Amino acid sequence: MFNKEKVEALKSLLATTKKIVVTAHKNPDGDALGSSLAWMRYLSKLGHSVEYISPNDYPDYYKWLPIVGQTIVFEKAKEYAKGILHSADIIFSLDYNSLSRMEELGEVVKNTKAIKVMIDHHLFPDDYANIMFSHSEASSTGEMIYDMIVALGDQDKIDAEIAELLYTAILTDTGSFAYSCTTSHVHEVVSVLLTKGANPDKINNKVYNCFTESRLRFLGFCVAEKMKIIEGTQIAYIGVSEEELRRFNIQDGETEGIASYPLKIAEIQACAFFREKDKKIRISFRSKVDFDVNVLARQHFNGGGHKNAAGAASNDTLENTLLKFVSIFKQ
Ligand SMILES: [Mn+2]
Repeated sequence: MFNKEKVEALKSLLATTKKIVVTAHKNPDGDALGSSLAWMRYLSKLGHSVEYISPNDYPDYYKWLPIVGQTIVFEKAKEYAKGILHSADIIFSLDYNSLSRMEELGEVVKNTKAIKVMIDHHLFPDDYANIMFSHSEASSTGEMIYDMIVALGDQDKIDAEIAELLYTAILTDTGSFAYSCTTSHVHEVVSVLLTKGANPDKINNKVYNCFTESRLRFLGFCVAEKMKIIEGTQIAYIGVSEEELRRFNIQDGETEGIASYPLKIAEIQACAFFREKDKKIRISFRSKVDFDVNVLARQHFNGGGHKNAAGAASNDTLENTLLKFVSIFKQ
C-alpha cells in the first residue's frame, strides 16, 4: 500500500528518540480515537515520548478504550497543549487531511516547526504535510496504522491493547464490516487483530449496545417524528433543533449512527441528518452503493468525505438549510 521511500523516511525519523504529538479530527469517532491511541502506544513502545491531543473531548461511550484517559483535550488545556506542540519534533495527522478539521488546534499545529506526517484515508488531502500517506482506498485510518506498523517491521509490537484499539477503529469506519470499503485485506487485518487479543463480542457491546435510555428514545423520536422523504425521490432527511437535543438530554457524539437510519428503507438511496448546535447546522450525508454524497456535500454545502458518507456545516438556520437541501432534489 505505502510508497517504500516514504516508509524509509518515516523509519529513519523514528530511528532516534523523538518528542511526538498525535492529532486527529474534532469530534473524534472510533477511527480517530482507535488509530491515534494505537499509534501513540506503538510509538511509546519504540521509546519515544508521545502525547495524543484532541481538539475536543471524546464521547463518554468511548471511556473504556485502552489508554484513552491519557488524551489531552485541547479545549480544556490550551496553554498546556500549545507548550507540548511547540516543543514537538514530529506531529502526526491521523484521520484528517486538512488542518481546518481541527479548527483552532489546526492553526496551532500549522505554526509549529515540527515535521508533519499525515496518515489518512479521506479524499483530496491538503498539501501541508512533509510526509504524506493518503490512501482513500483504505477502509479506515486504523487499517493504515496496522499496515504502517507492519511496513516498519514491527508486527510483533502489536499487543492486546493495540489490537483492541485498531479493531474498534476498523469496526466503526466499516459500519461493522458492511461498507464497500470492507476488502478481503480488511478481514485479513482483523483476523490478525483477533489472534493478538481483540475480543469482538466485548468491543461490539461496548461500541453499539451502550445507549442511555434517553438516547434510544431520541432515536425513536427522530425516526417517528422527524424523518421526511422528499416526494418523488429516494432521498430522506432528518433535522433536529438544539431545543430537541436538549429535551432528550443528547450529548455530543450521541447522535452518531442516526444519520444512516433512513437507509434501512429499501427504496431510500441517500439521506442527510441535520443537527443544530451553537447557531450552526452540522450535516451528515449517507448513501447506498452508487449515490455519491461526497459530490453532493462538496457542490452544495462546501463539505466532503467519502462516496457513501460525507459531512458539512451550514451557518444558516435549520429551516433554511433544510429548504436548501430539499430544493436540490426538486430541480
Ligand atoms: Mn476514518
